[in-house]
Amino acid sequence: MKFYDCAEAPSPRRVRIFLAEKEVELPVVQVDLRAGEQLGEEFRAINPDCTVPVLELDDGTRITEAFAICQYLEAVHPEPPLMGRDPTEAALVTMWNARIEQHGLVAFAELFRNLHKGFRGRAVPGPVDCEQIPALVERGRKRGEAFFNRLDQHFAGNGYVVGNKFTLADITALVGVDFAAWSKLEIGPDRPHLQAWYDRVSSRPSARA
Ligand SMILES: N[C@@H](CCC(=O)N[C@@H](CS)C(=O)NCC(=O)O)C(=O)O
Repeated sequence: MKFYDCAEAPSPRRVRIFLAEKEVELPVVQVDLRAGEQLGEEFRAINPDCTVPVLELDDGTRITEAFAICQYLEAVHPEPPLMGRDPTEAALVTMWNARIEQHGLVAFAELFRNLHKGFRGRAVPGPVDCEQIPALVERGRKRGEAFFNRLDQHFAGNGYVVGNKFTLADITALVGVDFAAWSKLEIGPDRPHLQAWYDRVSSRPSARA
């Protein structure tokens, strides 16, 4: 197997944390997103969507979504289980992961990529160049704040996202909170439950990945 990564980027970090929890090490190829390597001919042949992470299997199959990569890794390295220990938990992990992606990661990306000058003409990852839309900065921030509030309420009664066990859903949320901070969207003093969960999960050794 071979893992196409970018050490600074949030999406591949989800897989790095997942691998660290499983104590699995893979050969890594760093893709320099800042230099636009993902848009070059060589990387397009690997992933026409021009994004990382990518997991390349020994038979040449390439898996290109963080969730799908984790699903594969969970199947081949089941211990410790990070995607639910029974059908109900598995469904809840998938549900929460999708919710965190749609209402968290998408909002944080909208905020970040429409705000920073470095993303002019590259407001959306992928092969199609998209101009920034300044109004999406405020919308992303508003949606991000609302999502943080929702998580704070959830953690008032739950130690982890699902089933009082650390899962992929916690990894996605942790990466999201750290990504939001790049745009100064912070947990703040008014979300003590979200802060307590964050302190718990970010102190795991895997969070350094
Ligand atoms: N839905 C994809 C998102 C992948 C993605 O957007 N990756 C970003 C890095 S966080 C990327 O490759 N960006 C390339 C670019 O900005 O051109 C996944 O979960 O794997």
